[in-house]
Amino acid sequence: MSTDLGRQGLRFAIIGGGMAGILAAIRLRQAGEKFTVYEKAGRLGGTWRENRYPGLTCDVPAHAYTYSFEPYAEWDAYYAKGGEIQTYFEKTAEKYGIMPHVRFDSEVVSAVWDEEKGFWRLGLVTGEEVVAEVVIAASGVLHHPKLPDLEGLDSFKGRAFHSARWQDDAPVDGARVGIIGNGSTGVQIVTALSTRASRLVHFQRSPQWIMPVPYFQYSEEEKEAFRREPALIDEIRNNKEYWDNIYRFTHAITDTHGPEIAAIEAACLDNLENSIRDPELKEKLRPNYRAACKRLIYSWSYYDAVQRPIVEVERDRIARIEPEGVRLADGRLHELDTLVLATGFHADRFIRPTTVLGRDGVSLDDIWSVRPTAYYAVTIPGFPNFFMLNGPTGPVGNFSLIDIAERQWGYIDQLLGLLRSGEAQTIEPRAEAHAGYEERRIAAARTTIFGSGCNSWYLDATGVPSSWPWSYEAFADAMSAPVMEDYAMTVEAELVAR
Ligand code: NA7
Repeated sequence: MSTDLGRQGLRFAIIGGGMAGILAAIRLRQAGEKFTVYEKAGRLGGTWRENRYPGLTCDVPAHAYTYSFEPYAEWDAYYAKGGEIQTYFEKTAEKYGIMPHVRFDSEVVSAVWDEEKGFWRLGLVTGEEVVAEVVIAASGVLHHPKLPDLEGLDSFKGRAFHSARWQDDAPVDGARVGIIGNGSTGVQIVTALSTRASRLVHFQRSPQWIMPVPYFQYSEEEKEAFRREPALIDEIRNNKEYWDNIYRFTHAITDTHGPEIAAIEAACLDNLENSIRDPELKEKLRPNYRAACKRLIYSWSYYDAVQRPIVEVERDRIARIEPEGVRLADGRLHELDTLVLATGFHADRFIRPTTVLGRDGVSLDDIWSVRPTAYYAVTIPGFPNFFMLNGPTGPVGNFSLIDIAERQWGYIDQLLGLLRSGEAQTIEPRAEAHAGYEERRIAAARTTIFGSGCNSWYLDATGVPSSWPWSYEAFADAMSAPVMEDYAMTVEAELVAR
């Protein structure tokens, strides 16, 4: 391995310019490091750039879905719209001087560890090769659209597209629109289009638990107060009730017979009972599995939307798609102009399809052949100086992924400290430490509410929940300080001895 690192300093490659990549870039710039963000598209923003469907809203309160160091006085409402969030990320990247460090239209197609040189060689889609001692994989989770395997989809005469590939010129206003899927996306689209379409059919394979939540606009006076006094925003961010809710939520996930999950189920069932008037519709919408098994839907208006006269909730199985519309198993046909596929994402991809080869040419795709995994969701044995933000087995649920990424950065930064100081040239978790973590995690994950019997993107290909299975407090604690004995380092002394 070459030893001229001390002279040139570390070079960092951040893969992906979404929420997590911008965070890493800001932190590295503040630390005076040399870094480049490689972004596949022509704009920053990640999921908020890709998703533009009507009704797109973040279901985490707006003031909690911001970087801790960059409060934002301009949110229009308690929950922010997608476009506002995209603006926030772009403004923040601009403000923190990130833009000159971003290479757009530069998808990383391969990352190969060069043992001799002690750096990563990244192949870009442009054919160029760049190198970096440290890779920060911030490539997001839900960004490879999953299309339904429905016979005849190609034969549809109208417009059919995935929710994350919204077509602005598709007929919607005054048109007959079908939406397949009732995850957060389908629910938001149906709510938004229920006042615009002439007819709306919501195709649901499994009914959802709908948690009623407050929604209100921030007045101009309130925004002005936030601008003058950012401490007011901190009060909202640090609001005890908000944090208690998060803690209660993760306790509900981990204690499937405890009082917290019972309270969530009761709140959702009361919502159904009190909001839906027609008994037949009520039964169609009644979930038949445990709450929070799939990602809980937060909505203040979906139940109003489905009771508008133009809306129909369809629970019969889809037999096939025909040129005119959707044919059901019982023979009925819903004729449609536009068909939206709100059918989710391939949540197990992470950095893939990028080819990542670690020590001895070992491929990430191979070691992830059963399930994607990483030590405490951040690092992987055999992949030195390779760090992930929002990687596999991290917490998922109804809380801010920004907070998750910031805590992960705090952890990564402590490991980077060893590289910066020259104490180590490479760092990676020990294989046995990772194996122990994964064994404990899988055992715990099977007992969470995610494993209680439902289909969801929280499950891996073998049916094991792929997420963090312990409390939020345990995650915060784990991220506060890496267990250094669980890490292997290459140090100068070893190199000399080789
Ligand atoms: P989700 O939550 O993965 O939801 C996908 C929906 O699509 C869900 O209702 C599925 O039904 C349905 N689906 C998927 N395939 C089919 C087929 N073949 N036929 C009928 N219905 C189907 O994706 P979203 O985009 O809504 O949300 C993803 C995340 O983004 C969300 O959790 C937030 O974190 C933000 P199923 O429930 O499997 O019966």
